[in-house]
Amino acid sequence: MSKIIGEALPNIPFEARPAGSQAVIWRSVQNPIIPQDLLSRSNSIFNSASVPFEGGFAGVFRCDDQARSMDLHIGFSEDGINWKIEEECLSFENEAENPEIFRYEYRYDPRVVKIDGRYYISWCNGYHGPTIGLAYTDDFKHFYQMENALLPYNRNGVLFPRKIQGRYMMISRPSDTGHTPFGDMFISQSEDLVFWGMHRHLMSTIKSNASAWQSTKIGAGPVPIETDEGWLLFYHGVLNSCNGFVYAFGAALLDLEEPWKILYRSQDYLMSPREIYERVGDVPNVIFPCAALSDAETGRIAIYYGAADTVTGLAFTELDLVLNWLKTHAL
Ligand code: BMA
Repeated sequence: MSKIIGEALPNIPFEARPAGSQAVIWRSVQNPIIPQDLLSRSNSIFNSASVPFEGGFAGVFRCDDQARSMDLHIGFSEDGINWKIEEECLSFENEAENPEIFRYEYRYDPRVVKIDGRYYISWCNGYHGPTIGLAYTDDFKHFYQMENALLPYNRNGVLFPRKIQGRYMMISRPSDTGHTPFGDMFISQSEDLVFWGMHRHLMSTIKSNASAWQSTKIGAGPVPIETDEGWLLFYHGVLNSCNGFVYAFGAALLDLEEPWKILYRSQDYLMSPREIYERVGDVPNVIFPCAALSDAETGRIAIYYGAADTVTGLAFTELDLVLNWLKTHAL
Protein backbone atom coordinates (compact mmCIF):
# COMPACT_ATOMS: atom_id res chain seq x y z
CA MET A 1 0.00 0.00 0.00
CA SER A 2 1.43 3.36 -1.00
CA LYS A 3 0.37 6.47 0.84
CA ILE A 4 -0.63 9.96 -0.20
CA ILE A 5 1.16 12.50 1.98
CA GLY A 6 -1.46 15.12 2.66
CA GLU A 7 -4.82 15.80 4.17
CA ALA A 8 -7.79 13.50 4.39
CA LEU A 9 -10.64 14.59 2.11
CA PRO A 10 -13.64 12.47 3.12
CA ASN A 11 -15.97 14.46 0.85
CA ILE A 12 -13.82 14.00 -2.29
CA PRO A 13 -16.14 13.57 -5.29
CA PHE A 14 -15.75 9.89 -6.10
CA GLU A 15 -17.50 6.99 -7.80
CA ALA A 16 -16.41 3.39 -7.27
CA ARG A 17 -14.93 1.61 -10.29
CA PRO A 18 -17.73 0.04 -12.31
CA ALA A 19 -18.33 -3.58 -11.31
CA GLY A 20 -16.29 -6.02 -13.37
CA SER A 21 -14.02 -3.28 -14.78
CA GLN A 22 -10.23 -3.63 -14.68
CA ALA A 23 -9.73 0.03 -15.66
CA VAL A 24 -7.00 2.06 -13.98
CA ILE A 25 -9.01 5.24 -14.49
CA TRP A 26 -12.73 5.67 -15.08
CA ARG A 27 -14.96 8.58 -16.00
CA SER A 28 -17.77 10.03 -13.90
CA VAL A 29 -21.21 8.82 -14.98
CA GLN A 30 -22.24 12.47 -14.63
CA ASN A 31 -19.78 13.66 -17.30
CA PRO A 32 -19.49 16.24 -18.54
CA ILE A 33 -19.97 17.66 -15.05
CA ILE A 34 -19.75 21.27 -16.26
CA PRO A 35 -21.65 22.15 -19.43
CA GLN A 36 -20.43 24.81 -21.83
CA ASP A 37 -23.30 27.20 -21.13
CA LEU A 38 -23.31 27.47 -17.33
CA LEU A 39 -22.69 31.22 -17.65
CA SER A 40 -25.05 33.47 -19.57
CA ARG A 41 -22.33 34.40 -22.07
CA SER A 42 -20.05 31.35 -21.99
CA ASN A 43 -19.01 29.54 -25.12
CA SER A 44 -17.07 26.87 -23.26
CA ILE A 45 -15.89 25.99 -19.72
CA PHE A 46 -12.93 23.61 -19.60
CA ASN A 47 -9.26 23.19 -18.47
CA SER A 48 -10.18 24.29 -14.94
CA ALA A 49 -8.97 23.84 -11.36
CA SER A 50 -10.57 22.90 -8.05
CA VAL A 51 -9.32 22.80 -4.42
CA PRO A 52 -10.90 21.93 -1.07
CA PHE A 53 -12.14 25.12 0.57
CA GLU A 54 -14.14 25.73 3.75
CA GLY A 55 -15.65 22.25 3.87
CA GLY A 56 -16.58 22.37 0.16
CA PHE A 57 -14.62 23.31 -2.94
CA ALA A 58 -13.47 26.48 -4.69
CA GLY A 59 -12.47 26.58 -8.31
CA VAL A 60 -10.87 28.74 -10.96
CA PHE A 61 -12.43 28.14 -14.34
CA ARG A 62 -11.36 28.80 -17.86
CA CYS A 63 -14.43 30.33 -19.45
CA ASP A 64 -14.24 31.43 -23.06
CA ASP A 65 -17.13 33.78 -23.77
CA GLN A 66 -19.21 34.30 -26.87
CA ALA A 67 -16.77 36.92 -28.11
CA ARG A 68 -14.25 34.05 -27.78
CA SER A 69 -12.26 35.94 -25.12
CA MET A 70 -10.40 33.57 -22.82
CA ASP A 71 -10.70 34.49 -19.14
CA LEU A 72 -10.76 33.13 -15.59
CA HIS A 73 -13.83 32.95 -13.33
CA ILE A 74 -14.16 31.89 -9.70
CA GLY A 75 -16.68 29.24 -8.64
CA PHE A 76 -17.81 27.35 -5.57
CA SER A 77 -19.29 23.91 -5.01
CA GLU A 78 -20.45 21.83 -2.08
CA ASP A 79 -19.76 18.49 -3.71
CA GLY A 80 -17.09 19.25 -6.34
CA ILE A 81 -19.55 18.33 -9.10
CA ASN A 82 -22.31 20.95 -9.11
CA TRP A 83 -20.70 24.38 -9.47
CA LYS A 84 -21.84 27.97 -9.18
CA ILE A 85 -19.49 30.01 -11.31
CA GLU A 86 -19.42 33.80 -11.03
CA GLU A 87 -20.58 35.72 -14.10
CA GLU A 88 -17.89 38.39 -13.61
CA CYS A 89 -14.34 37.38 -14.44
CA LEU A 90 -11.64 37.29 -11.78
CA SER A 91 -10.26 40.72 -10.87
CA PHE A 92 -7.31 41.69 -8.71
CA GLU A 93 -7.23 44.12 -5.76
CA ASN A 94 -3.86 45.45 -6.93
CA GLU A 95 -4.70 45.81 -10.64
CA ALA A 96 -4.07 49.56 -10.67
CA GLU A 97 -0.67 49.21 -9.02
CA ASN A 98 1.37 48.32 -12.03
CA PRO A 99 -0.81 48.28 -15.14
CA GLU A 100 2.12 47.69 -17.49
CA ILE A 101 3.13 44.49 -15.73
CA PHE A 102 -0.30 43.34 -14.66
CA ARG A 103 -2.13 43.98 -17.92
CA TYR A 104 -2.98 40.86 -19.80
CA GLU A 105 -4.25 40.02 -23.24
CA TYR A 106 -5.93 36.76 -22.23
CA ARG A 107 -5.89 34.24 -19.39
CA TYR A 108 -6.36 30.50 -19.58
CA ASP A 109 -5.65 27.01 -18.19
CA PRO A 110 -5.53 27.82 -14.43
CA ARG A 111 -4.10 25.62 -11.69
CA VAL A 112 -4.67 26.21 -7.97
CA VAL A 113 -2.52 25.05 -5.08
CA LYS A 114 -2.50 25.63 -1.32
CA ILE A 115 0.98 26.28 0.03
CA ASP A 116 1.46 27.09 3.72
CA GLY A 117 -2.20 28.06 4.13
CA ARG A 118 -2.40 30.41 1.10
CA TYR A 119 -3.96 29.60 -2.27
CA TYR A 120 -1.87 30.32 -5.36
CA ILE A 121 -3.23 30.43 -8.88
CA SER A 122 -1.00 29.92 -11.89
CA TRP A 123 -2.26 30.28 -15.44
CA CYS A 124 -1.26 31.04 -18.98
CA ASN A 125 -1.13 34.84 -19.07
CA GLY A 126 -0.97 36.82 -22.30
CA TYR A 127 1.92 39.26 -21.86
CA HIS A 128 3.65 39.80 -25.20
CA GLY A 129 2.93 36.13 -25.78
CA PRO A 130 1.80 33.42 -23.38
CA THR A 131 3.68 33.24 -20.09
CA ILE A 132 3.07 32.05 -16.52
CA GLY A 133 0.80 34.36 -14.49
CA LEU A 134 0.71 34.02 -10.71
CA ALA A 135 -1.69 35.32 -8.05
CA TYR A 136 -2.71 34.49 -4.52
CA THR A 137 -5.81 34.63 -2.37
CA ASP A 138 -6.58 33.72 1.22
CA ASP A 139 -10.37 33.76 0.94
CA PHE A 140 -11.36 33.41 -2.74
CA LYS A 141 -12.84 36.91 -2.47
CA HIS A 142 -9.73 39.08 -2.69
CA PHE A 143 -7.08 38.21 -5.24
CA TYR A 144 -3.63 39.72 -5.66
CA GLN A 145 -1.65 39.39 -8.84
CA MET A 146 2.08 38.77 -8.60
CA GLU A 147 4.83 39.26 -11.17
CA ASN A 148 4.67 36.87 -14.11
CA ALA A 149 6.95 34.02 -13.13
CA LEU A 150 8.77 33.40 -16.38
CA LEU A 151 9.42 34.87 -19.81
CA PRO A 152 7.08 34.26 -22.74
CA TYR A 153 6.61 31.87 -24.54
CA ASN A 154 5.69 29.50 -21.81
CA ARG A 155 2.61 27.54 -20.71
CA ASN A 156 1.47 24.95 -18.18
CA GLY A 157 3.07 26.54 -15.11
CA VAL A 158 2.34 24.24 -12.16
CA LEU A 159 3.58 24.82 -8.60
CA PHE A 160 4.50 22.01 -6.21
CA PRO A 161 2.32 22.09 -3.05
CA ARG A 162 5.24 22.69 -0.67
CA LYS A 163 8.79 23.98 -0.66
CA ILE A 164 11.41 21.38 -1.57
CA GLN A 165 14.95 21.88 -0.33
CA GLY A 166 13.71 25.18 1.10
CA ARG A 167 12.57 26.52 -2.28
CA TYR A 168 9.29 26.86 -4.17
CA MET A 169 9.35 24.80 -7.32
CA MET A 170 7.40 25.17 -10.54
CA ILE A 171 7.11 23.02 -13.62
CA SER A 172 6.67 24.89 -16.89
CA ARG A 173 6.80 24.21 -20.61
CA PRO A 174 8.70 26.82 -22.63
CA SER A 175 8.11 26.86 -26.36
CA ASP A 176 8.45 28.92 -29.52
CA THR A 177 5.90 31.36 -30.89
CA GLY A 178 3.73 28.98 -32.86
CA HIS A 179 2.07 25.65 -32.34
CA THR A 180 5.40 24.30 -31.38
CA PRO A 181 7.19 21.38 -33.02
CA PHE A 182 8.75 20.71 -29.60
CA GLY A 183 7.76 21.22 -26.00
CA ASP A 184 9.70 19.93 -23.03
CA MET A 185 9.11 20.44 -19.32
CA PHE A 186 11.50 22.15 -16.92
CA ILE A 187 11.49 22.78 -13.16
CA SER A 188 12.40 26.28 -11.94
CA GLN A 189 13.11 27.23 -8.33
CA SER A 190 12.46 30.32 -6.23
CA GLU A 191 12.91 31.52 -2.67
CA ASP A 192 10.12 34.10 -2.86
CA LEU A 193 7.81 33.16 -5.79
CA VAL A 194 9.08 36.28 -7.61
CA PHE A 195 12.61 35.50 -8.79
CA TRP A 196 12.93 32.15 -10.54
CA GLY A 197 16.11 30.32 -11.54
CA MET A 198 18.09 27.09 -11.10
CA HIS A 199 16.17 25.64 -14.07
CA ARG A 200 16.35 21.88 -14.40
CA HIS A 201 15.24 19.80 -17.37
CA LEU A 202 12.42 17.46 -16.36
CA MET A 203 11.36 15.61 -19.49
CA SER A 204 11.25 15.82 -23.26
CA THR A 205 8.79 14.51 -25.80
CA ILE A 206 9.36 10.93 -26.99
CA LYS A 207 10.32 11.13 -30.64
CA SER A 208 9.70 7.52 -31.48
CA ASN A 209 6.98 5.07 -32.23
CA ALA A 210 7.41 3.61 -28.73
CA SER A 211 5.21 6.25 -27.10
CA ALA A 212 3.72 8.33 -29.89
CA TRP A 213 0.93 9.84 -27.76
CA GLN A 214 3.60 12.14 -26.25
CA SER A 215 5.69 12.73 -29.39
CA THR A 216 4.73 16.32 -30.29
CA LYS A 217 4.57 18.19 -26.97
CA ILE A 218 3.96 17.57 -23.29
CA GLY A 219 2.89 19.74 -20.34
CA ALA A 220 2.26 19.31 -16.63
CA GLY A 221 -1.38 18.82 -15.68
CA PRO A 222 -2.60 19.02 -12.07
CA VAL A 223 -0.45 20.04 -9.10
CA PRO A 224 1.78 17.01 -8.30
CA ILE A 225 0.46 14.71 -5.55
CA GLU A 226 2.96 13.87 -2.80
CA THR A 227 3.21 10.16 -2.00
CA ASP A 228 5.64 8.16 0.12
CA GLU A 229 7.18 6.89 -3.14
CA GLY A 230 7.58 10.22 -4.94
CA TRP A 231 5.59 13.03 -6.57
CA LEU A 232 2.80 11.68 -8.73
CA LEU A 233 2.50 13.90 -11.80
CA PHE A 234 -0.24 13.63 -14.39
CA TYR A 235 0.80 15.33 -17.62
CA HIS A 236 -0.64 15.73 -21.09
CA GLY A 237 1.00 14.61 -24.27
CA VAL A 238 0.18 15.42 -27.88
CA LEU A 239 0.18 13.24 -30.97
CA ASN A 240 0.19 14.96 -34.37
CA SER A 241 -2.16 12.91 -36.53
CA CYS A 242 -3.03 13.52 -40.17
CA ASN A 243 -6.29 14.96 -38.85
CA GLY A 244 -4.75 17.27 -36.23
CA PHE A 245 -3.54 17.06 -32.64
CA VAL A 246 -4.73 14.42 -30.17
CA TYR A 247 -4.33 15.41 -26.48
CA ALA A 248 -4.10 12.52 -24.00
CA PHE A 249 -2.58 12.25 -20.55
CA GLY A 250 -0.23 9.91 -18.74
CA ALA A 251 1.65 9.86 -15.45
CA ALA A 252 5.14 10.02 -13.98
CA LEU A 253 6.62 9.55 -10.55
CA LEU A 254 9.27 12.11 -9.58
CA ASP A 255 11.91 11.98 -6.87
CA LEU A 256 10.69 13.68 -3.68
CA GLU A 257 13.80 15.78 -3.02
CA GLU A 258 15.05 16.26 -6.59
CA PRO A 259 11.81 16.20 -8.58
CA TRP A 260 13.60 16.65 -11.94
CA LYS A 261 14.72 13.02 -11.46
CA ILE A 262 12.13 10.71 -12.99
CA LEU A 263 11.53 7.39 -11.24
CA TYR A 264 8.86 6.13 -13.65
CA ARG A 265 7.25 7.60 -16.74
CA SER A 266 4.35 5.96 -18.49
CA GLN A 267 4.81 4.50 -21.96
CA ASP A 268 1.06 4.23 -22.50
CA TYR A 269 -1.40 7.02 -21.99
CA LEU A 270 -3.66 6.74 -18.98
CA MET A 271 -6.59 8.39 -20.70
CA SER A 272 -7.17 9.48 -24.29
CA PRO A 273 -10.29 10.91 -25.95
CA ARG A 274 -12.94 8.20 -26.25
CA GLU A 275 -16.29 9.68 -25.28
CA ILE A 276 -18.28 11.82 -27.66
CA TYR A 277 -17.80 14.99 -25.53
CA GLU A 278 -14.01 14.43 -25.68
CA ARG A 279 -14.00 13.77 -29.40
CA VAL A 280 -16.43 16.44 -30.57
CA GLY A 281 -16.28 20.10 -29.61
CA ASP A 282 -14.50 23.34 -30.48
CA VAL A 283 -11.20 21.45 -30.65
CA PRO A 284 -11.84 17.74 -31.20
CA ASN A 285 -9.91 14.93 -29.52
CA VAL A 286 -8.62 16.84 -26.50
CA ILE A 287 -8.52 15.85 -22.86
CA PHE A 288 -6.54 18.29 -20.76
CA PRO A 289 -6.26 17.75 -16.95
CA CYS A 290 -5.66 20.81 -14.76
CA ALA A 291 -6.57 19.66 -11.23
CA ALA A 292 -6.64 16.59 -9.02
CA LEU A 293 -8.22 16.20 -5.59
CA SER A 294 -6.84 13.45 -3.39
CA ASP A 295 -7.80 11.80 -0.12
CA ALA A 296 -4.80 10.73 1.97
CA GLU A 297 -7.04 8.41 4.01
CA THR A 298 -8.25 6.19 1.14
CA GLY A 299 -5.86 6.98 -1.74
CA ARG A 300 -8.77 8.15 -3.88
CA ILE A 301 -7.97 10.64 -6.65
CA ALA A 302 -10.43 12.73 -8.70
CA ILE A 303 -9.05 14.43 -11.84
CA TYR A 304 -10.74 17.43 -13.49
CA TYR A 305 -10.07 17.72 -17.20
CA GLY A 306 -11.17 19.85 -20.11
CA ALA A 307 -12.86 17.90 -22.91
CA ALA A 308 -12.65 19.01 -26.56
CA ASP A 309 -11.97 22.59 -25.37
CA THR A 310 -15.70 22.82 -24.62
CA VAL A 311 -16.79 21.17 -21.34
CA THR A 312 -15.27 19.82 -18.11
CA GLY A 313 -15.11 16.16 -17.14
CA LEU A 314 -14.15 14.27 -14.00
CA ALA A 315 -12.27 10.95 -13.83
CA PHE A 316 -11.33 8.75 -10.89
CA THR A 317 -8.48 6.48 -9.90
CA GLU A 318 -6.81 5.21 -6.73
CA LEU A 319 -3.18 5.64 -5.75
CA ASP A 320 -2.26 1.93 -5.68
CA LEU A 321 -3.97 1.29 -9.00
CA VAL A 322 -2.21 4.12 -10.77
CA LEU A 323 1.22 3.41 -9.24
CA ASN A 324 1.04 -0.30 -10.10
CA TRP A 325 0.00 0.61 -13.62
CA LEU A 326 2.82 3.15 -13.90
CA LYS A 327 5.46 0.68 -12.74
CA THR A 328 4.28 -1.98 -15.18
CA HIS A 329 3.77 0.40 -18.12
CA ALA A 330 6.89 2.56 -17.75
CA LEU A 331 9.24 3.61 -20.53
C1 BMA B 1 -3.15 23.98 -25.89
C2 BMA B 1 -3.75 24.92 -24.88
C3 BMA B 1 -5.00 24.32 -24.23
C4 BMA B 1 -5.92 23.66 -25.23
C5 BMA B 1 -5.14 22.78 -26.18
C6 BMA B 1 -6.01 22.15 -27.26
O1 BMA B 1 -2.13 24.60 -26.62
O2 BMA B 1 -4.09 26.10 -25.52
O3 BMA B 1 -5.72 25.35 -23.60
O4 BMA B 1 -6.85 22.86 -24.53
O5 BMA B 1 -4.12 23.53 -26.79
O6 BMA B 1 -6.61 23.15 -28.06
